[in-house]
Amino acid sequence: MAKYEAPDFFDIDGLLTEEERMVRDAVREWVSDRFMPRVEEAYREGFFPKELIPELAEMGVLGGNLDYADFPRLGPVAYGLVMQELERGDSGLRSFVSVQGALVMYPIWRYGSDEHKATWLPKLHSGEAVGCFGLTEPDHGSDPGGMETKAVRDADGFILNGAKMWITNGGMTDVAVVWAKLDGEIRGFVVPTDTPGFSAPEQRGKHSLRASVTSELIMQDVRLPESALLPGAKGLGGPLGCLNQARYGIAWGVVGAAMSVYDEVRQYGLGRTQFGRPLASFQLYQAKLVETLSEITKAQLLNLQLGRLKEAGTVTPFQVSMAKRNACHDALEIARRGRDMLGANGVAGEYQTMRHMCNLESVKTYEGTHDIHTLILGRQITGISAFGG
Ligand code: TGC
Ligand code: FAD
Repeated sequence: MAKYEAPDFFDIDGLLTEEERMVRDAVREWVSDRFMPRVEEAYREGFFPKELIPELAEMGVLGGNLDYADFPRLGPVAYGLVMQELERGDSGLRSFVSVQGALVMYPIWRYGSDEHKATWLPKLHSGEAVGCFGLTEPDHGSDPGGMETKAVRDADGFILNGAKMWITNGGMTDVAVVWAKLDGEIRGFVVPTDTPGFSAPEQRGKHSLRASVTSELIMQDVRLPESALLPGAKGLGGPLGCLNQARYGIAWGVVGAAMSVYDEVRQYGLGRTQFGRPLASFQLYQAKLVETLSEITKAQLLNLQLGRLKEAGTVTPFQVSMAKRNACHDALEIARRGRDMLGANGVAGEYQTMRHMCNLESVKTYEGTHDIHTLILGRQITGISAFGG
């Protein structure tokens, strides 16, 4: 595999702090040295390379942005760059880290009791424990407010019943953050996965995000103590507050996948000859490279400003929606175009582009589909909801 050369056409490097560059470079190197040699087998066989979790923890990237104990407290831009570099490797790798940090540790940190934090945050940060986030249900994806999973009170606490679907990390976790209705209101529960009545059968056969574990969560009379309830989250705003964090990471992450595609097709075009000339000497091939690099550069700049707004504490969920929507759309188009530019080699496992392309179909869908973000933004711009219902 040729050495990765990250595109940076507008000298975004020059806009980063030394610390941000150091964090990014460390993760970039780790992905090249430790992850890339494993990714093709993991993708082909359909598993997440769990043996790398301690190394991810060692780099401080699991919930490393949270202000807790001795965590490294990565700033928003450093955190975003981590996501970008991880997804340059594979969306499944970034998904693992996103879910652990933004969807499990974040709700525990933001909405949990001191006991939740002390029990789970250190273990999740060190990779000793793995978590998942259960919001989507078989019949409620874009409209999580319609969820049917239910908690009822009993003398000792709660009894939880219901099913979740498409849950990243589900079958390999120690703890699940499960969203359920209690007296008609959405609440979050911290559920150790060895609780009787809880199971997480894996959903096999995906054609996308294959180097990531995806599972159902089934809860049949799961008995939970009173202390399982996240005290600080009431209503749909609870899970959506977590999604703001994860969508932020996705906006950065998918640009990493697009950067990987650009690097691959540029090097390929320079090295492969047809009609007696390198592919990269043809105008059509050059136009595609220009289109790709332009979209990447725009997304990189958008992300950087998004990160600076987050740093300043002024970022809105709508800005995050726009960045997630735009970056996923562009990255998928870049990967589809890149696959074409590689000809037949574009379908071979030794090239990265088709794997990124297949992954990005999931990334465009999860955390709010492209069209759902269109509606979120449309409502914000006009003040009129087009969601229906
Ligand atoms: P709506 O009326 O818009 O909102 C209901 C309540 O929620 C509040 N809210 C937010 N709070 C914080 N952040 C946001 N982004 C928020 N958006 C809305 C809102 O203020 C309201 O609060 P309150 O107090 O007035 O009740 O709700 P709606 O029923 O119209 O639904 C629209 C909505 C927002 C749910 C829909 O647009 C949406 O986002 N659907 C997408 C669902 C989704 O993203 N699911 C993701 C599941 S997790 C996942 O995919 C993980 S993959 C991870 C990986 O592998 O990397
Ligand atoms: P639907 O909501 O059924 O939508 C189907 C289509 O209809 C889409 O094109 C959508 O845009 C469109 N649509 C829906 N409503 C409207 C409307 N009002 N107007 C116009 N068009 C509309 N969820 C979790 O909770 N935790 C996870 O860890 C997780 N990981 C995932 C991992 C993978 C690999 C995948 C693929 C999904 C994951 N999800 C997870 C689920 C994901 O968030 C949902 O798939 C997503 O929110 C979309 O829901 P849905 O699949 O039910 O599609």
